[in-house]
Amino acid sequence: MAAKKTSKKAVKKDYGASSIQVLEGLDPVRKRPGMYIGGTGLTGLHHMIWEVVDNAIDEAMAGHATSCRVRILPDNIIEVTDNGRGIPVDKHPTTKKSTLETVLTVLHAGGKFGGEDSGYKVSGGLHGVGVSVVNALSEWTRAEVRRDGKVWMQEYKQGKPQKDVKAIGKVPKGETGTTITFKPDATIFEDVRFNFDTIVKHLRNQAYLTKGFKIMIEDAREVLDEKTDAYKAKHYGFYFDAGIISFVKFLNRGKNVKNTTPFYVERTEEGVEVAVSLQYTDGYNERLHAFANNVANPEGGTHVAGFRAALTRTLNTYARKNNILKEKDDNLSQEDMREGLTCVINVKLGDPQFEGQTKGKLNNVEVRGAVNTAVSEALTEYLEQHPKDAKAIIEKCVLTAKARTAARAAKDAVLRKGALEGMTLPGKLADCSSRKAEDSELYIVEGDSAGGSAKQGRDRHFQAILPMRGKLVNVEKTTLDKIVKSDSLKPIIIALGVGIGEALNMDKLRYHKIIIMADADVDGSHIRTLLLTFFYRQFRELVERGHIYIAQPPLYQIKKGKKVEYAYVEADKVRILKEFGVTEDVDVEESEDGEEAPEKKVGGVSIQRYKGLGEMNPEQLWDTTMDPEHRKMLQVTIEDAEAADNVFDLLMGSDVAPRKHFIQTHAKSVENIDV
Ligand code: 0RA
Repeated sequence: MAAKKTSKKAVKKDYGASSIQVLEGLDPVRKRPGMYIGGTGLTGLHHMIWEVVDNAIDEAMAGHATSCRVRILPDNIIEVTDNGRGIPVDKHPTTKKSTLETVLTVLHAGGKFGGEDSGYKVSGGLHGVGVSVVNALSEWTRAEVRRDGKVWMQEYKQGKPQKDVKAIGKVPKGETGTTITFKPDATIFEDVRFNFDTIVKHLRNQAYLTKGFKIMIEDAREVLDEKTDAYKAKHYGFYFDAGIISFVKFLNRGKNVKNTTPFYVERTEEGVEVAVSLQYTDGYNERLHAFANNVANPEGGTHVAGFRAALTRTLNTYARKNNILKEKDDNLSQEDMREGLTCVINVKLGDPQFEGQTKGKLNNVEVRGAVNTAVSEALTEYLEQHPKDAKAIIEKCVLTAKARTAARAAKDAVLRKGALEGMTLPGKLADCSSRKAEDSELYIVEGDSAGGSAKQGRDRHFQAILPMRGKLVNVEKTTLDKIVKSDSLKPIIIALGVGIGEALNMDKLRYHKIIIMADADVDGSHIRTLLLTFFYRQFRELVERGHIYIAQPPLYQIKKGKKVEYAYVEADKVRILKEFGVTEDVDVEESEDGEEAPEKKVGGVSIQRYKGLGEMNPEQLWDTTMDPEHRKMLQVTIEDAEAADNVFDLLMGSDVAPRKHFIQTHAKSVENIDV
């Protein structure tokens, strides 16, 4: 996203500067795809979809489209249809070719339509840039436009038009729209398999941010229905009349809310469109999602700063005026207003500037004032008009302030008594011999038997093993002093070496890779969720800096003669069996508790299913799961940890009803929270 926005910014600046710029072809895109799409990994791959959808959303924001549909077709082909005006097909003044061809094959051509003078006001991205980039990075693309009563079509290979634009059919006059179908180029992307959940999550967010716009998603890759043996597609649809108010309500689903009416403001200040909604819950987390031009800014920025300043000042002013804060009381601090806050901020501006490691931070100074003014004024009004809600919000903040003072005193006591400092490393820890944190890895292993295998199988030079068992504390409900004393978490904290709470010092981290190794069953996923939640809440920086990993043990061992291969997902199994000359799919049932891992033999090939880590001997564990040369690990992103944190809330939070509902209806996804 970052790279994309950088290029869009360049468009705006360069637009009109020279016609050579406008006529640049797509070669640079194929040469340096990362510059345009933000990498050739899964993120870049998914950006291909976001680019096309951005154009449909731009049409919506310009008042011309009401819906779009994204389909994932077999072979990971993507089809995006919208009911906007349709890309014009007539001759383009600069290129002398069809505008459709120009938009799809000329880099930066979008700038032509983005300028104020074109009367084509664009609030989101800028047209054209994205689509040509998508075209350049696709094995093939097909563009279909419904416009002027006709269906127009052009096809491309690696961005090159195969024939001129031509009419291929008729539509009723007035029916307009664009359909872009593309197959990402497997010679460019490391992996061309789209992740349905990633797509659903992103498009759901986009639907919240574009109120009144309907987004449909369909996964039409083959999905086998176990009951009927039929292949069926998965469908989702999103439409939110209330936009980010619905977003906030969605984030707060299943929670006890403080202000029953969410706060909402939408207005333009200093040329910046500001939309903010917020609602407090009785929880302890802050859930703040900030966007600029519909692009997420996980690192915040000027919009978030402006919001916080306005929130702090307005709530304090109101609390004083209404005598909720007495003269002797201190003002509530910014920190006191974070617990239980759920907030969505979306700003739209002409020339967004991003900075930060992942370009996830908004930098435009004018936005701070714009958000500050909009929120201060509207929130003051809201508080006056909703006195009950106002009281509930401020009481929550006062509670936080009190709890913070008390907790700080307790924390100080705990830390002063040296609960962590100078503590000897836990006895259960089998440490590595290296003292270089950059090279060192800490495996946190579920269960003693797997812990034993890991200790024997590891490379003791750089791999440390910490077996973990016993009941994990509920990190949501527990204060820091209890966490510090808990049997399961204290050894981890000491092994990490960084301290905790206000005494946290990341420079003291003893391992740069912290790897959670747990079984692929329900207990294992529970432990993963708890640990991820723990890291997310107490050591967020570890997650942000990419230090947390999840080990991936294989599902099967497949042998033919002396050849041994491991399958980590079902698809691996099918592929390996094929390599070994077995074409039928072999189903190896799971073993019952305590039984040997079942084995099947087909045509000289044996397939063994692993049930858990405990079933592997030390050598197998090393070969499959710990050897850096061969292992597969998932690096935990802040989104993964946040997702775990959400699941955790539902599983462990105070509300009993939604918890039941969640477990019943999402039993499968509970097991898969980490993927
Ligand atoms: C250039 C100019 C106009 C619209 C578009 C491009 C456009 C691009 C895409 C990509 C996907 N869906 C799209 N819808 C529209 C302006 C059209 C006009 O002025 O009539």
